Amino acid sequence: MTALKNDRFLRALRREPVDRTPVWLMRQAGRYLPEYRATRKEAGSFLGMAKNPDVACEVTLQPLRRFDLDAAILFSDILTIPDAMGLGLYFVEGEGPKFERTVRSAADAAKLGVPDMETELRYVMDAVRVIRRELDGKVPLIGFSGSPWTLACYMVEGGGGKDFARIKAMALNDPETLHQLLSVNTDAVIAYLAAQRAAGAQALQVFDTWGGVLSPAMYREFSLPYLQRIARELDRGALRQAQGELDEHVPLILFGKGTAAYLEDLAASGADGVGVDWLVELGEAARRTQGKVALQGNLDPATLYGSPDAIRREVRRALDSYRDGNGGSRDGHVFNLGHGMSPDMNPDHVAVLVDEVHAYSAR
Ligand code: 1CP
Repeated sequence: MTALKNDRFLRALRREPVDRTPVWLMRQAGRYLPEYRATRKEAGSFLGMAKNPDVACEVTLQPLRRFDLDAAILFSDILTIPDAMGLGLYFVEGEGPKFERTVRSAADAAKLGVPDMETELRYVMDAVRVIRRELDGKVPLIGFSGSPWTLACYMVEGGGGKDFARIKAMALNDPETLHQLLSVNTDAVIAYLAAQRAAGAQALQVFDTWGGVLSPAMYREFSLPYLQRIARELDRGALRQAQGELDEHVPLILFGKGTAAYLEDLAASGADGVGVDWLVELGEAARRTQGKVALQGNLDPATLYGSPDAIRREVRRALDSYRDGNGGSRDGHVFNLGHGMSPDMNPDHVAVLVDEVHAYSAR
């Protein structure tokens, strides 16, 4: 494989010195880009794009043609796993993802198994391989998965939820079934991330988007232990590396929304990086994690609705906050938003953000 031309992102995840703070944005490929909307129209649907490796590659590369981003993220979705488990993923225009079948009972959970990565999820691995080839070492490629808990939310609710009533009722009334579901999800997530790594992903991120809807006691029972298991078991990559199967360690980032209360636990999980949302000061996050991990984040995505001057001001504030909490050093920081971008955001503002991160953080 071609050597990487820009390894800032991977160096930052190792907390090594870099010339500028690296930046990428969650949902950097998506509906805010006119070229994305054009490709989507041609492909017919979101799933039509995600399941066609050449189209997934095209959409992955679109934001990199416009902005000076330091990483690419695979264009796919977290719901590919439950779809491959047989739940029947589909999208209703304006309503988001839905499942034909849900998991509500012990019998439903017992039917689930880990999908085969090179058959049922082959289209994802093929996309990783095509993107790596087309990137040609420009920047590293991030593979990803949903967390076991976040996937379970969609599988039990049958789609995106607001109050998570069904899965919380399951946690209260039938925790054994929920644990069985989370356990098979964890096995699937580990196999999925390992397969993306084998196909060429150079970093891996787990999205625990709904971890923050849980009470602390429930987070510690239903989300955290499974994230910890992922970090532990994926790290067996170190063994595979020693055996010559992998060229180098592939870093893992755990992103959680509304989970800043558990930063210390996430930093001790064995992951290389922790993604933080905008409800915590980066400096505070850095102080609390004490250099154990790299931190990724954390501008409020709504910052992109601000004027260019306001965006630059908020970028500098976040960069300075991190440095102040990190003993005066900017190393170990991957700049990002605290959550994904929205379809109504202005692409010109993204350029302002990305360029300001690089300009202001230049060492
Ligand atoms: O064009 C469209 O209408 C589809 C919108 C869309 C897109 C662009 C969906 C459906 N998925 C995606 C891509 C996607 N999803 C990526 C691509 C890479 C990137 O550029 O970042 C990633 C990483 C995801 C991950 C994802 N999907 C998450 C976790 C991250 C997050 O934003 O919290 C979640 C929760 C999903 C579920 C999902 N898929 C799609 C939508 C609209 C949703 C959210 C539904 C909800 O609000 O519950």
